[in-house]
Amino acid sequence: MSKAATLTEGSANKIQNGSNGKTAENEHVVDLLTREKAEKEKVELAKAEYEARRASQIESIKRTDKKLLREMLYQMVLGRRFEEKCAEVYRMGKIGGFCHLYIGQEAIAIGAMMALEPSDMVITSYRDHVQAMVKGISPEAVLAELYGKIGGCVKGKGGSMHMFSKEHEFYGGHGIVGGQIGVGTGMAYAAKYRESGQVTLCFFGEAAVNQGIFHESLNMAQLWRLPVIYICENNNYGMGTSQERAMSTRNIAKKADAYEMANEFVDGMDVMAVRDAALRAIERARNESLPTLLEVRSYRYMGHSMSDPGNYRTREEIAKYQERDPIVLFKDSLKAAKVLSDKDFDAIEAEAVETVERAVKFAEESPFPPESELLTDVLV
Ligand SMILES: Cc1ncc(C[n+]2csc(CCOP(=O)(O)OP(=O)(O)O)c2C)c(N)n1
Ligand SMILES: [Mg+2]
Repeated sequence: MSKAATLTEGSANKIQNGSNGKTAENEHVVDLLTREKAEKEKVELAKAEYEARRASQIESIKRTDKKLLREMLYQMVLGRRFEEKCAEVYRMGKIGGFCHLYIGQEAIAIGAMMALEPSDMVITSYRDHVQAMVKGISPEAVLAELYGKIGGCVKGKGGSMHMFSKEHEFYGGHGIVGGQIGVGTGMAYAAKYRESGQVTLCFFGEAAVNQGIFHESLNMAQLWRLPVIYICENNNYGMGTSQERAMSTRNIAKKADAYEMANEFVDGMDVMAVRDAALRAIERARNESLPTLLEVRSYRYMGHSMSDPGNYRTREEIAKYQERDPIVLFKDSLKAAKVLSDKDFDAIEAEAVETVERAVKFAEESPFPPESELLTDVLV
C-alpha cells in the first residue's frame, strides 16, 4: 500500500493546514491524497449516472422486439470476447502489424448498425473488427484476416486495419485518419445518384474532426442532401492525446450547426440510446435524403493499439468508465425489464465463447496466401 493510502483524511488535513513542516514530501503526499479523493468522487458520480441511465434504457427496451434485444446483447458479448481473444493471440505473435481494439465501445457499433437494413453501407477507421462482424462478415473470416491467412475476408492481404466485403456492403477499414469521411460521403452521393435507397453510416474518431476533410464532407453532404450518417466515436483520445489538449471545443456535435446539419449528442455507453438516435437519423436519411452528425461519447479500455502502454491516463480514469460498462448496463436493464434471465445470459456467453473458439480454429488451420496471390487484388 502506498504511503498516501495509509494516511487518514484527518492527518492529510493537518499536513494541508499546518503552518510549519511544509516539506516537499508533504506537498507530494497532499497532492496524491487530493487526487485520490477526486478520483473516488468521480467513481461515485459514475455509479449515480449508471442508475439514471438504466432507468431510461429500460423504457427504450420496453418498446423493442425481444428477439432483437437478445441478438444485440449477443453481438456485444461476441465483440468483447472476440477482441479479448485478439489481444491474447496478438501477444502470442499470431497477429502481425497494427491491432486496434474496440473494447468498451461496443454499444456504438451494435446500437447504430443493428438499426440498418442489410443493403445499407458502412465505412469506418482502422478500429474495425467489431463493425465488420456486425455487418455480417463471419468471425472466422475476420480472425483469419487478422492472422494474414487466405481464409480472411480479403485473403489475408489487408490485416487488422482493412476489413472489407462488398457482398456485405462493408467498405473498410481505413488507416488514414479521417480519410473514410470523404469516401463515405462519396458512397452516399453514389447511392443518391443511383437512387438505390441505401443509407451510409460513416464512423470516425474524435481526432478526425479537426481535419479539413470532415468540414468539406459535411458541407457537401448538407448542400447536396446526401443520405449519410456521420458517427463520431468520441473515446476522448487520439492515440495518447486527450480531446482537451487538442480541440478548442468540447462539443463536437455542434460543429454540424455550421452547416445547418441535424446533430445529436449520444451516450455511447447506452446501446439503446445509440439505437434510438440512429433510428432518427436513418429515417431522416431515407425519407428526406438528409445527413446527420451524431457525436457518441464513449471510452476505450485498452491502449490505442496493442503497442500502446497507456502512460497518459490513470487506472482510476479507466475504472471510472468501467463502472458504466455498456454490456453490464444493458444486461442489468434486460434483467430488470424481465426480458432475459440469468440462464439466458449464460447461454449467450457460452455461445459467444464457442463462436470465438471456432474462429481461432479456422484461422489457425487456414493457410497463408500462396505466391500466386502476390500480385492479384492490388494496384501495381
Ligand atoms: C492523416 C493521419 N494522421 C495521423 C495518423 C496517425 N494516427 C493514427 S490513429 C491516430 C489517432 C486517431 O484518433 P481518433 O480519430 O480519435 O480515433 P481512435 O483511434 O480514438 O478510434 C493518429 C493521429 C494517421 N493514421 N493519419
Ligand atoms: Mg479517439
